[in-house]
Amino acid sequence: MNIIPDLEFRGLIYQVTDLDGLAERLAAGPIVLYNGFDPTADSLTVGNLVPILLLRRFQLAGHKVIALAGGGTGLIGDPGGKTEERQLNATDVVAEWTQQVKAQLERFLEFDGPNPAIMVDNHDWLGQLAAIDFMRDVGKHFPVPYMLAKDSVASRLETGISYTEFSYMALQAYDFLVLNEKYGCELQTGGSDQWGNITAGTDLIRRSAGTRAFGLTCPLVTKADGTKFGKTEAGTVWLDAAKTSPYQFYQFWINAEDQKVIDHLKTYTFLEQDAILQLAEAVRDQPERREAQRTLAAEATTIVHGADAARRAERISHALFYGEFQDLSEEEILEGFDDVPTHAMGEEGLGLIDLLVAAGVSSSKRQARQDVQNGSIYINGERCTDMARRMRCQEGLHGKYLIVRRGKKQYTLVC
Ligand code: 485
Repeated sequence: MNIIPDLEFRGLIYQVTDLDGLAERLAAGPIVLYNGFDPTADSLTVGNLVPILLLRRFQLAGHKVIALAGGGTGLIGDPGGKTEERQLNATDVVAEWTQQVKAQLERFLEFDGPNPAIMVDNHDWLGQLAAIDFMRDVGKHFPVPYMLAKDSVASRLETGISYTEFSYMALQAYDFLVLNEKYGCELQTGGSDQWGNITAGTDLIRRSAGTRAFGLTCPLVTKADGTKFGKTEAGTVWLDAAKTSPYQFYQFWINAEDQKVIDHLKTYTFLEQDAILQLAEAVRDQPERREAQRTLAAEATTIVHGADAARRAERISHALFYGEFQDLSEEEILEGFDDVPTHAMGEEGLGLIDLLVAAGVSSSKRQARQDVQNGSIYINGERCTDMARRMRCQEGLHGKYLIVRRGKKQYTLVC
């Protein structure tokens, strides 16, 4: 029940309102806790994954977890961590995103069995609020100097903040109070940027209900150089397979830095301490084998996209690394070459030099001839030296595909 030592090992605890009190409370029996997610896009990102898995860890330890989709707060916008006022999103767009976020959250928690998770949408109660009632019942518990002292507001006093975003903390605090009254929820979790909103909730519960509640935040994940985690050259790493393919997702983790990979194994997988400590030795003794990265990529991809997708990603990754594509299924080829230029060649095919120019592989015929002479052109993994050769897709992989490679990693998919 007391999962605090495991959370500490994993580096998942940044701040707690009362660490000893919480440890004692957890040891005494199951607690009800919640974590909120605002629908600010049509998908969650790897940034949301730490709190999602944190909920799962609590659930596995026997506690009762509530996932909250911010269908109401998503209409307002959390000023936390933002240097500028947000653009309000249209109500129907937020409603749609809320459904998508809920569907994603459902994949990570157990909603059946003996200890089912609960899914709520704060629009169900925030959408019903009457302004006068809210100001009388909740507003009175929010001294303005207290609100001004919160980081999310203090950091915006110079650049500007509307009354709308200024009020956000009161809505999130009210959520905690509602869940406290309705489900006996005693703990709210979130990333470290949520500390102000979470403590606004524990304070509101104390002032208005007179009871004790806890808050716990996890550190925000960063890269070794301190820059933002969860982005690749292609942009944000999403949890939706249609936005970031399982193969791209796998690649993101395979590329984890040696200095960070063990931290990631702790926060993004359910591997036990012993297994993680062994991988730490592997990073120290044989970093070139990248065993920790491969384990991380396989585990995290399995958690998010399932074991089959993870195995496919592994196969694609292996094929691309060794330049051998014969064993890839059509699906795997399309996934692996999702982000490379493609060229549609007619049935009749083209001579090699013409194809290289038409597909944009080489910049001119002259360059194409030089590329072939240099031995830098590979088709379906085999070096091409015959300039006169006629290329046809029907002779390619699955009777359709020519994977053209120029140099080490400039790929083009011809079909
Ligand atoms: O009652 C609540 C209503 C909304 C929220 C929480 C409780 C959402 C919260 N205000 C928020 O904006 N969270 C961010 C989001 O939804 O994208 C991120 C946090 C991050 C982590 C993650 O959500 O920035 O630290 O908590 C789950």
